[in-house]
Amino acid sequence: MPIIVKSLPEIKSSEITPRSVYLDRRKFMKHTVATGLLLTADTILPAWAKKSTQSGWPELKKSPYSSSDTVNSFEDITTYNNFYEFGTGKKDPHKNAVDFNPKPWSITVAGECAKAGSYNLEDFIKPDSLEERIYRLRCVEGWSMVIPWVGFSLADMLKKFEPNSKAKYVEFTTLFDKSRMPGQQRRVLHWPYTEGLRIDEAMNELPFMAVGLYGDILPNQNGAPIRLVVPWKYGFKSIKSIVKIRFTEKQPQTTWNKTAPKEYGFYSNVNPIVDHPRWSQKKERVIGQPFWKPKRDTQLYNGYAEQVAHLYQGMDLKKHF
Ligand SMILES: Nc1nc2c(c(=O)[nH]1)N[C@H]1C(S)=C(S)[C@@H](COP(=O)(O)O)O[C@H]1N2
Ligand SMILES: [Mo]
Repeated sequence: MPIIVKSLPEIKSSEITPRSVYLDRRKFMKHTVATGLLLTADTILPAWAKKSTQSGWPELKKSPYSSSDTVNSFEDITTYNNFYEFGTGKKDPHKNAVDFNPKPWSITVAGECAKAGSYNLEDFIKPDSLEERIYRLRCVEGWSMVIPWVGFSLADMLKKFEPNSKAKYVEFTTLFDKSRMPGQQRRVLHWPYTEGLRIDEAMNELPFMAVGLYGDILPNQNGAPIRLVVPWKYGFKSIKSIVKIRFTEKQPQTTWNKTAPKEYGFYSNVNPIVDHPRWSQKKERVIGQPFWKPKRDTQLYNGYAEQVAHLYQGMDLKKHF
């Protein structure tokens, strides 16, 4: 049974299982002290967290953009994944990414900006800029989840590189390393995975760079150590394990668009009235719900129309799918 909690601050220690207890270390400490349990971090932490030298995040700012929908369990979010670099099955990334070591990590910034170069991931992770954002994620395959990310605004990050007036788009690239990402040994996609946004989409307040999940560091299967989250677009736009950011004048190529151009457009805004060529997008299966619960209606822009509808004014959404 998945643990459904309303939102992070409302988790009561009495309602959570040991698996998720560790995610809130302070509550965890209180819990163990109160019950006199002799569990150490070593017995309770999963492998990826044990390897990390980082120990949770400081006080996280709450975001006004957070969804009030029921948050999915840590278990759902970390065992039902799409991350083809670690296999094409939903359970593959959880299994095959355990040994992935995302440290050290640097990001190359290139193209139309004043501050191109190579940056250490640590340069971007300033404790006082970290916030929690609870976002809905809608996969193009017809399922959805609600995920409590930790990270910072993409726009704030991009502004530091001082994009120039030729920067009309921004392209993101995932790590390409067959020895560390075994799924890349098979040519299921055009590696490395790339994605892109129009610059005004990227500078909108919603796109988020996630470095954590459920109050702790980002599990490998969710795109460690840093991934994009664009909540009003189908999940494949939310590219994982980013090593490169490039400002471009022309619309960048994207992996899924190259793979199946008639099925996956550059925009890929969530839209219940634009069907995928092979299935309807009107409804979605909410992961973690019992099988007999009805599907949920999919919302235009995944429910984020207020923040993003203006970006597409005058565009034919059927043509620019
Ligand atoms: N590099 C990379 N990023 C990726 C993918 C992938 O296969 N490779 N899958 C995408 C898809 S289809 C979805 S739905 C989301 C899933 O994110 P999650 O597993 O953290 O829920 O990641 C996206 N980002
Ligand atoms: Mo997806």
